[in-house]
Amino acid sequence: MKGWMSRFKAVFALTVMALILSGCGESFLSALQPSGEGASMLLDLMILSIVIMLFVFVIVMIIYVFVIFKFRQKKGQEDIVPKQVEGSHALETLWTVIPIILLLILAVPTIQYTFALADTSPETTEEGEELDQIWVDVTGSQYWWHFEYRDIEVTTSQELYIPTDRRVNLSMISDDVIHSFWVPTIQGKMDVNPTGNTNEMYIQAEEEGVYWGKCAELCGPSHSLMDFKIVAVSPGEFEQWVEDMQSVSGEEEPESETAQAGQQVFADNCMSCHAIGSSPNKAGPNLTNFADREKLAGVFDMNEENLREWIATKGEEMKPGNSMMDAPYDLSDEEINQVMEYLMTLSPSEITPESANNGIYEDSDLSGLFPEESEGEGEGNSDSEGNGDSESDSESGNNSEDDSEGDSSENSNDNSDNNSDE
Ligand code: HEC
Ligand SMILES: [Cu+2]
Repeated sequence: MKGWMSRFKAVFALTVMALILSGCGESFLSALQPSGEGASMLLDLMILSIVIMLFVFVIVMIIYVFVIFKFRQKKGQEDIVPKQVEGSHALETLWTVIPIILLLILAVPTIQYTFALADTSPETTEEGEELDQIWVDVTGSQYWWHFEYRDIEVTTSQELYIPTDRRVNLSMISDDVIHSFWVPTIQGKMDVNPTGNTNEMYIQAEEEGVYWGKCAELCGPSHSLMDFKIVAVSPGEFEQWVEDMQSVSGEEEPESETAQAGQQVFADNCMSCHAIGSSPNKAGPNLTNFADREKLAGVFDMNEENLREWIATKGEEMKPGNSMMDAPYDLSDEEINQVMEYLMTLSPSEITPESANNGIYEDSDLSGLFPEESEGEGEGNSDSEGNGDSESDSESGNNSEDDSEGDSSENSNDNSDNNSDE
């Protein structure tokens, strides 16, 4: 009876623990459920180090228990001093060499992966042909994210659309303090530093889905609300989305009169910080596809109540310390309704976070979407300039031409630090 009871207790405890732990990882926000190449590599490293640790733990425990029983003081041996083994060469060599071997086993893949994760060179097809590169310039600001696709005049904020199974290279800086770009299911963390200090990495999603990102560097009172999303859609959907985004100029007149009035309110009070259509980074998020967003300001449910509170209070309590609190506007309730109605018309594409799983467009190889020039500009330069010049000349020419990128390649050595930090 007693045996049965204790077995039951053990099974019960295990079940409860399994239940509690299974709640720990949301599939869209857990480094333990990777959906991207980078995150899978990192999980491999975690498993490898856990296996090594378990191995050490188990061996030490076995020796420990064995020694306790074997060398116990037995009756009648009270006066005996056991043989002393300090200074034993054999033992000391053994416990120096084994940890060195274990560390080497861990170090080799860690160093390999560190370099592989920072690799932003073009992908190649099986035949060795280089694919067009997709580059996105990312800017982190207190407490939101801005994304500019290079070469194709598409700008967005908060939600970054990418095609599945392709590497998307990110070149990242901050507008203010240090942030850290982290999408646990897709890739490791990367610090996002203020001006002149660009960090690069790539992200790649294996399956369609909406993957949650977090700022992983304490950056101010609303740091924990600095969420964003990676929306991974099929290449066909991505191409469609890019076309739809490119078609927006910001001049489009909405249908309803209320929304038209709202457009005017927006032009008078909000345009200084927000843009609609492709535009350089401004003081506030780009709103081209605002109504398609899954979340308001990155974290709040997208509904009328939240949007009204956001505009009426400038997000003062929703996101304390956010920069929209500097906005000088003072709107009547009617104007707020109008501008809300206008904002809800900003839905240029039927590709939204909801399409991230239904593959309504056929696949595309994205050829032609990202022009040739986008492929490693550095190489192009040295080819055209290197003609008559000596090698060193063309190299220095290269550096000065690529100012914006020159920095980043210098700093890409730091990437490894940033990845493993924190
Ligand atoms: C001083 C610059 C500034 C002005 C003026 C301004 N905003 Fe903002 N707005 C911001 C910033 C900064 C954010 C991002 C806040 C955050 O998430 O930390 C933001 C966020 C938003 C968002 C959420 C965007 C998203 O991507 O989810 C909406 C909606 C918005 N503002 C509407 C308005 C409206 C409407 C007006 C005019 C009545 C306005 N803003 C005027 C700076 C401004
Ligand atoms: Cu941050």
